[in-house]
Amino acid sequence: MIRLHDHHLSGNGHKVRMLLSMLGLDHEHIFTDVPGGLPQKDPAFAALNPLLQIPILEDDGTVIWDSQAILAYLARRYGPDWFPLEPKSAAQVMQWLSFATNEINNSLQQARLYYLLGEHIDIDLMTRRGMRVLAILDRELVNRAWLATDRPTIADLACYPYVGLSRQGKLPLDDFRHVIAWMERIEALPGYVSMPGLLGTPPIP
Ligand SMILES: N[C@@H](CCC(=O)N[C@@H](CS)C(=O)NCC(=O)O)C(=O)O
Repeated sequence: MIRLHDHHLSGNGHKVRMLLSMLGLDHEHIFTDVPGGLPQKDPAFAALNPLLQIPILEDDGTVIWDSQAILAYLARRYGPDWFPLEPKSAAQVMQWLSFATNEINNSLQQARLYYLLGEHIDIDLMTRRGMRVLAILDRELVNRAWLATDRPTIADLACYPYVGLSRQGKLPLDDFRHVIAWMERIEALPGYVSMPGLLGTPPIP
């Protein structure tokens, strides 16, 4: 049985929730109270991930942490079309996984943490970086339906949540119509699931 340690407001968790659902994989969802400090209090959790972060996936004794790594594992094991291994496609998928981990994390994701959790963050810098990230994505998507190849891959799922949640970091998407169209294509995929804070869901305080 697959187990996902996760929190329902985690965009990183949402990447995995989407792929599990799109692949139709049964799994147990284990709520992990990260803001409440559960990982620090639970030695069993620390044994799963030394970084004390969610999401974590367990699958038949295999433990994977980091949302990009989990996407790669699930795709290669259960839905290889989501992560093609032909050299050019694989490199293009990796390029966007890296963009999600670095550029999106260090802009849109941090701006959201500033406004939702009051974390000490240089919000002006994160806002400037966030605008650049959205502008880059918008340009890339002018002539392409999907980020990495001519079909949806884990690259799209890795980049989607914190772009979709960007209004929570006070970075609205209104000026980025190609990004909005790309998000709508993801939302139309069979098995797509939403999360609180995404467009079309009620704003959370
Ligand atoms: N690179 C990791 C980052 C995971 C991460 O930052 N998780 C957050 C929740 S979205 C967390 O557990 N934060 C608690 C902490 O860092 O102490 C991934 O992509 O999964």
